[in-house]
Amino acid sequence: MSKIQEVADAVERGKAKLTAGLVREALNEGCDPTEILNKGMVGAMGVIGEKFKNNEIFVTEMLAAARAMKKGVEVLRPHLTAGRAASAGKIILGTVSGDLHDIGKNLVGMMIESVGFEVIDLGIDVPIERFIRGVEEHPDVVLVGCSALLTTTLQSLRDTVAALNAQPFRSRIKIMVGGAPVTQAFADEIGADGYSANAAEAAELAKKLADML
Ligand code: B1M
Repeated sequence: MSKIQEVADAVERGKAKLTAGLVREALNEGCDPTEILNKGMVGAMGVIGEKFKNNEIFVTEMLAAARAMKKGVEVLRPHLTAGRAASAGKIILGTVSGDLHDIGKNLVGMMIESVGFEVIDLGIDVPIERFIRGVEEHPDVVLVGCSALLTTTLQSLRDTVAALNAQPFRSRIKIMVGGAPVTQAFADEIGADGYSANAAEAAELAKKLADML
């Protein structure tokens, strides 16, 4: 089994310490950090999701896999965000109300940070008012990023974007959205300025949107 496959296996089995150690070993062996992330960890979460959908595992096992991935990402983080550019502005990031998924959002935050933005992470289950207060409290915020992972929280995403769109500060920010059930069509429909399918694209999109202000 290759080192990256070992990482994937450890994430699937929810072994946090083992995952961190294997990621370190993979890096020492010269594996590409992006490959460790995508082929090792993100791939494993896909497998976990399928198993959960097919009733082969419980939520607790899904949670253990998520913890393992987080430990692995901690080790990988400095290798993914190296070469940080000068400040490109601030972005407020959060997972919308009712939604507790944050791995994807955290990766998006890391990648956006790596292209020079300062990330203000509001965390998970973020009420609409908190997003609004965040922008009001930080006059230098240029972007708001909202993540949603459940089909049931797409409505929260819609409500959050609608509320942000109605604020007097709207013309000084751009809104970007993402998450597995979100599509470009949905983003357009709810009045967001941009959508991206993954963390690398999110960083590109952030730069593009900020340049439009
Ligand atoms: Co949940 N869960 N979960 N879960 N979970 C999914 C999402 C699910 C698809 C699994 C499945 O059934 N196959 C399913 C949703 C089904 C649906 O809505 N259609 C599901 C479910 C049902 C649930 C619960 C309802 C289960 C239950 O309790 N019965 C429950 C809901 C809790 C809640 O939120 N209220 C629940 C709970 C959990 C855990 C807490 C156990 C755990 C999350 C832990 C955590 O995040 N800290 C968990 C996990 C781990 C998953 C899966 C397995 C993995 C998610 C993940 O981290 N993926 C997931 C299955 C799957 O995704 N295949 C699943 C890896 C991550 C890198 O990808 O998050 O898509 P992703 O992020 C990507 C892109 O989407 C994009 O970039 C990221 C990086 O490339 N992106 C953005 C994300 N946000 C963005 C924002 C942007 C731009 C791009 O701009 C701002």
